[in-house]
Amino acid sequence: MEFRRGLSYAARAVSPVTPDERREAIAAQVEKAVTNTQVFDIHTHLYDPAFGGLLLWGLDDLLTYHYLVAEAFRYFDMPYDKFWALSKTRQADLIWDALFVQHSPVSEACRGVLTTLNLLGLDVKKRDLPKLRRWFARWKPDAYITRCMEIANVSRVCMTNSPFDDVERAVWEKGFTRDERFTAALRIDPLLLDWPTTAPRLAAWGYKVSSDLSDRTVGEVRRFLADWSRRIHARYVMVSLPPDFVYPGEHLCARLMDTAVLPHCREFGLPFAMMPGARRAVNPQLRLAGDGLGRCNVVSYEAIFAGHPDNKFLITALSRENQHEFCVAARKFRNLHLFGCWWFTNIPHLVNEMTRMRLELIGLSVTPQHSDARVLDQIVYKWDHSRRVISQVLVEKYLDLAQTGWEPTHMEIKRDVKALFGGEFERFCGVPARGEPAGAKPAPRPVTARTPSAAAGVASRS
Ligand code: FIX
Ligand code: ZN
Repeated sequence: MEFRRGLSYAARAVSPVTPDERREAIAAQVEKAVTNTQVFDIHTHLYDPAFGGLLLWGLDDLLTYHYLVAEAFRYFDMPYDKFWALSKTRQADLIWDALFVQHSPVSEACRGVLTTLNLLGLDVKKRDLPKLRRWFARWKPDAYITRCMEIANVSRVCMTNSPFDDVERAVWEKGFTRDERFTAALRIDPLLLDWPTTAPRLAAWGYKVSSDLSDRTVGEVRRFLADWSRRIHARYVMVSLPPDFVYPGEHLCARLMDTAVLPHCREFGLPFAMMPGARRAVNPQLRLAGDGLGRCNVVSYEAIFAGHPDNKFLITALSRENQHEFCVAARKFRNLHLFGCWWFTNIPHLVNEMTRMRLELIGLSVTPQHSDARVLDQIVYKWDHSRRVISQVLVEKYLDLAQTGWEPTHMEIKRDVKALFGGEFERFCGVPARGEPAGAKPAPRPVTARTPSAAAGVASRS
């Protein structure tokens, strides 16, 4: 039904005629705003094209995503090692056969591959893997990044940047012209979770640390954090934490947080992102696919928020069971910003539940989703699927308001969606105190497309 279509909605309430018309009008406006608003994807595992092969993209990377590996192994009966010894193409063949050909691809991760292919304009119904591969082979990375970001309507992504990754560290140390679409976050899991192994590495890189946490060691850890925050132009510092993390405590993780990480974040004006609930290598034979989850103790996190009112914290928890507790914590601590439906919670059922719960408890002061994409093309499906759910939830919320006579205007809806898709995150983070480093500032994106050879070893797949 045409409902005042063609009229300007700006600054005007959605006037109800009948309940159905009201629903239709609100739904149309919300869907439009959600579709058209660009997203700042605040947590991904994607890389600036200068990192070459670290940026995964294309069909075989989509099919060998660790979410699909875990699902495929439920059908495989081959030994784990035999699978890992295969080429990526062969692994992708086997996953395609098990998850798409032998069974209908109903899981969220499988559906995601098909949504991506479909939105890229490919015909999936023929189930013709070689033909699909030929289409991808025509692309060069730089043009493909632009295409995927256009389709996903994502303006910027935040990378996950680890100085402890030898390949990645070498690229940062050499230096490169930044692509402004890729912002950085400083990932420090080894520092906080494995100090005995990390201390000798810092020492080898010239930081005068010893295994104890003496004042000198702590000072040097701070120097390390400062160097890397400057070098990568970090937007925030981040760590994933196991479910059994407790705070306060005398263990190395809590002590390093108190003495080095949190003072560093305060000095640089950087939020500290904590991602509780990851149980690493529950099944090591599955490699990256072998991590599990557990419920964390929110009381420990509340102690951190309460004890550090001058720090800002970003939280995304892995366990469904923690979501309500963290919403309540966010009502108590304004230095806490909740974000995303992380990993095992990124399924429509839980995105719906979590988004609804968050809006009902903390309104729009939240970033409801990040993609966590490990493969560039995944931003296409992750944002398509998330947008659908966020849109549904928003429509319900605005309809509830409209019942009271508070009818949202078009401008209000647009404003709210902008907040959810990155605006609130930016507001919460504010301007970094000392986060503007002397070097390594992102350069404006080159107007002319860069060739793969200029992008430091990105292999063309043509
Ligand atoms: O720790 C993380 O940032 C997680 O997102 C990853 O480790 C995980 O493997 C993943 O890809 C989840 O989506
Ligand atoms: Zn992640």
